[in-house]
Amino acid sequence: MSDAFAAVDLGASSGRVVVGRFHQGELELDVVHRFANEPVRVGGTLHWDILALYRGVVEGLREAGPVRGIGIDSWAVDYGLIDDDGALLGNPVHYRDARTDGIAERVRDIYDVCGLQTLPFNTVYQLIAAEPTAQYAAAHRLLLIPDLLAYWLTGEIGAEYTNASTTGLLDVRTREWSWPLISELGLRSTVLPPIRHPGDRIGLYEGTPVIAVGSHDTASAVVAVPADGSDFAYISCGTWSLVGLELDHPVLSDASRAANFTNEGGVDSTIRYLRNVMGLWPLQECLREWGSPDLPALLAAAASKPELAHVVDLDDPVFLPPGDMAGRLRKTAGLPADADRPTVVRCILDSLALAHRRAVRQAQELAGRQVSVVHLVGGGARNELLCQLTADACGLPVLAGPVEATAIGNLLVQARAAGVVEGGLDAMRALVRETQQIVRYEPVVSTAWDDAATRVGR
Ligand code: LFR
Repeated sequence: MSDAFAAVDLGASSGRVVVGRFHQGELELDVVHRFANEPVRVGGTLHWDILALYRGVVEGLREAGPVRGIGIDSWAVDYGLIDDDGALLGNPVHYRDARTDGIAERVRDIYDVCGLQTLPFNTVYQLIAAEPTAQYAAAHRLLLIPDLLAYWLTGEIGAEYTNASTTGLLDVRTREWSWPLISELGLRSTVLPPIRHPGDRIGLYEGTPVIAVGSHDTASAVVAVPADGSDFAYISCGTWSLVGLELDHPVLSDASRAANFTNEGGVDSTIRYLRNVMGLWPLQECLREWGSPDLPALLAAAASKPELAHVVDLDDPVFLPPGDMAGRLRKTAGLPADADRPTVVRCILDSLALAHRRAVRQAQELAGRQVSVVHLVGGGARNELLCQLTADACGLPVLAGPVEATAIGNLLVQARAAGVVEGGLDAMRALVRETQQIVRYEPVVSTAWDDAATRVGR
């Protein structure tokens, strides 16, 4: 088994189990299992197929063979409710479901408590939507997705801190549940399990320790940003682009609240000061609608289209739900109905680079810190056109990679808990720098990006 660990990493469209072997300063990665994550609409509500995901996890762990630890991360905010007997009450609802429409607008501003950007799907708004239901009345405990899977593997209950920090119910200053806010919102405090931290041992699955990691995928991804020093911005780019800075204290100013910047909890007591940018979701949705055409060919065709001819504000919530994405893009960008696919793809990537630029700039202004480089990690690091456009838009070098940052961050935190890796974030990042492929993109500076920013009005 040597020093092998298994990372379970669940994304919005697929899950994977990755085995990481640490040996004499090297880290070898092996994706042993991939499985689809296909949400299901039932009775008008969009659900996660949580049992299919659990099956994927168990199959992947079997493929992984003997390991010294197992860590689980997933997207944030979503949860399952369990009853007094520990049985799951209904399938977890997908954060892109419409049940939270209009709720955030009804609730008082809670930025001063939780420091979170207002996203319609934050757990707090989902719970307010669920509060009148029989399911909620019967709930004994709320378990966030990685905590629910860990519970099924080990029988142990808890709420991992980095993911709990995305609920809206955690006090950003004390890093504990905010009981006054929970009671003010009329929610039941007893459903919230005790907080546990990355590195804590959760329990055993068939004799193997299950270790708490940064169970929010973005928290794990930020651990594996291969930064040298502190003057960097990061973009964790997958279905979402999470764009921001790593800080040691939250920024709770009015300007930060108005810019909708979030203060999420990171590994080793850091603050992930960032904004959710729409990410590759619009592209993924178009590809799904178009029957999964050849992506490299499409990107090559998009690369030869004129730069910044059509841009949209990708922060517009109109792009949040699934379905008819190409239609919504054409309409918002003022593109003719017969605009070809490469034109639509170019519009998405130019617009995404523009949104990256805006968030990188705002983060620096709001936190009062300048950066000299942007690290782009996650699946988006494979997209050369997007990396180059992001460098051009930001006017900064982009260091792209690793693609598997989330799994690597998950593995590093486990390995450290087991004493296989030593030190803090700096040491873990040095290991990523030394062992993973990172590609540098130099910016081509042009005023066209300023004009485009004016055109989308931001
Ligand atoms: C990325 C991510 C984001 C979160 C979104 C919804 O996968 O975890 O950080 O805002 O998904 O949970």
